[in-house]
Amino acid sequence: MPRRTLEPRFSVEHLSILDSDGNIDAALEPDIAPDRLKELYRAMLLGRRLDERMVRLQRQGRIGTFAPIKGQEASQMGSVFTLRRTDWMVPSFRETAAMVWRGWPIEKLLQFFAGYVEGGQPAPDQHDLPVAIPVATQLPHAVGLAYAAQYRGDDVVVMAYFGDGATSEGDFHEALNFAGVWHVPVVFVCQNNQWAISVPLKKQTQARTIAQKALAYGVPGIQVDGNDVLAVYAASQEAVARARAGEGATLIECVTYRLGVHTTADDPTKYRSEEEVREWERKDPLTRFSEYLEKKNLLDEGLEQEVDEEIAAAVKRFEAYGPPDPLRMFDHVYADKPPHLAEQREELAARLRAGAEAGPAEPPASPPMRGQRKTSRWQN
Ligand SMILES: Cc1ncc(C[n+]2csc(CCOP(=O)(O)OP(=O)(O)O)c2C)c(N)n1
Ligand SMILES: [Mg+2]
Repeated sequence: MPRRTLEPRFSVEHLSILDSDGNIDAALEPDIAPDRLKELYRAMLLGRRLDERMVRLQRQGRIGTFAPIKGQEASQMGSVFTLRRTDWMVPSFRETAAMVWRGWPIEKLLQFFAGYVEGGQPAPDQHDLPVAIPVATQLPHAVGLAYAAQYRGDDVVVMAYFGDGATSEGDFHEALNFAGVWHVPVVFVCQNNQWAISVPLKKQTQARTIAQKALAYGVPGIQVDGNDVLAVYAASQEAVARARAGEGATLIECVTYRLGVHTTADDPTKYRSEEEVREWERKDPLTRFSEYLEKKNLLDEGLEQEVDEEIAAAVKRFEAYGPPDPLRMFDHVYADKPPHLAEQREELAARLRAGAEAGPAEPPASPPMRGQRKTSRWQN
């Protein structure tokens, strides 16, 4: 028997609309009202300025370790911008701009990165999951949300974020498989920022694109220029519309770059070159979009100051909270606390009491607990 071709050879599209100088491919330009374009730019700028401020806050010891988004503003905002409030957003740990857009107060995000339990709690009417640190674990959750919505007949779309590194995790593949089988309304947004901490994309996968990974699961995949907010918007709008129409999931690969550190506990000069960073700086999503808006006369004066004032006011509100209560880290892990955690909690409580009795001259009561690793929770 001769060999037969069962499937036609597949192809993966790459979408790009706005080039690095802000020039547009007019045939592909999405129809976005001027006020919405301004909103989009403001949210990207806020994301950038907040990011810079958070790095400074961390360096000053005012918040803990966090993962900057610099360079990924278009990937985040172009996609999340296409959701309705009633849709669901499922972040990983690098979606600050998207989360602020979804209504997370800035001070709450600062609380998250300063160790407050409240920082991880969405408002009751908010359709967002909290930050997920364990890589890719949020993806089966996103599919579960979409499956539940489909089962109940709710008109919602779920948008889930993750990085290039996450596509090597089993959770990613399981999520895509279920999404394909169940035709659930999920938009998977991969921010391919070229690095998973110090592991470059070429050591992460032998596949030519991440978008093509969807095809094995019967899910369409598209690659977009992730530094081109209009391309991300156009692809996301299409995927959201498909999901809403009951046509199932889509994987969007946003080709972008992490311009900053992986987290504030990382030093990228150890593993990547200055030239590479410079090259991507020339493709900065904010510069590109602002040039486009400038040509349309849609750039408002004083926007940067306005955004900085909004951030400064939020930092003030954040700093007005008392210190976080270390004992709360034992809450919400299990519905019923297992004995070893109850024991650890008691041990810490005793140490805190001893510290309080000894008065303020004592060192802070936070010695490593039994079994605790001395490394950061971000394993760099
Ligand atoms: C299951 C799991 N393994 C390892 C880690 C440590 N870790 C944190 S971020 C990261 C790399 C993630 O890379 P990628 O998915 O590309 O996302 P990016 O950080 O580039 O946004 C790793 C290995 C983790 N948090 N969870
Ligand atoms: Mg990455």
